[in-house]
Amino acid sequence: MRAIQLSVCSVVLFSLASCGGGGGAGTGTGGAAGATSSGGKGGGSVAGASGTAGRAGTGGASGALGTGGVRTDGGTNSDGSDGLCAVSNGGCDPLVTCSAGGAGVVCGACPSGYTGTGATACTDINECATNNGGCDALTTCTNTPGAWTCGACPSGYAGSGATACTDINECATNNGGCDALAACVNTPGAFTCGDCPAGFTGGGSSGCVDINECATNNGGCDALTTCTNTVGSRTCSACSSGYTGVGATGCVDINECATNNGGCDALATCTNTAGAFTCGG
Ligand SMILES: [Ca+2]
Ligand SMILES: [Ca+2]
Ligand SMILES: [Ca+2]
Repeated sequence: MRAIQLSVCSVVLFSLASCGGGGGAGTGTGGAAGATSSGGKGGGSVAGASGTAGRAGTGGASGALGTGGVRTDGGTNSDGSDGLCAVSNGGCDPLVTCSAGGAGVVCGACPSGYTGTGATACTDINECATNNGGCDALTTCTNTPGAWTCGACPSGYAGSGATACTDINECATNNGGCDALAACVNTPGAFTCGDCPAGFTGGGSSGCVDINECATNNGGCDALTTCTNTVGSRTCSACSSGYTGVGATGCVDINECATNNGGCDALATCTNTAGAFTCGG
């Protein structure tokens, strides 16, 4: 609290036509009061001592009513309000309380969110100018008279902008909506789905679809084998009798005649054929 001592003349100067002249400001009872008040002014319009002197003078005249019926003598108005405070809040900032005692006007402290003193002026603090007003850095701080507000957390974040925005781990639920075969990667404010594994087409976010490898070039199996599509791959059947090797890489005819004349009689001609052989006569 800070007390300001205002002379009657000071109050009059705020809003009324004249100080101490008597006829102008008062309603007629102020002849004597005016003279006394004028003396107060003459003693110095700023000093508290002169203000007190002035008030005492008008008090003696009992009831100096200024413009609008507002008392200028520090007395009590008809509605119970303090006379000195009734004019321009006694010179206090409009946001603070004004009270007037024997020594003069007392201005209350500025409310929370304001700097300055009630006796001069209360100035809004721009809380946003420091550390984003304490709002999360991802949000917008908006200064308001006596306070401030924090914007909402952006998409992909939980929490309040006034406290903290916390990244949502989308991957923790249902793999983030990614295909079960794809990796979900959580990122600040978002997430990504990895690629589909080999053997699948499509995307991790749209869905992975098995490739039917057998539909193209027998799935890479030897032409003599059977390709069977499987989820994510394919299988090749074994090479048939008369062939060596495996279906997935290639079946190679066995030259039976190379060994023991293919089992033919020594006088017969062994003829190798694809997958078999013959014994000639
Ligand atoms: Ca503010
Ligand atoms: Ca996230
Ligand atoms: Ca497949």
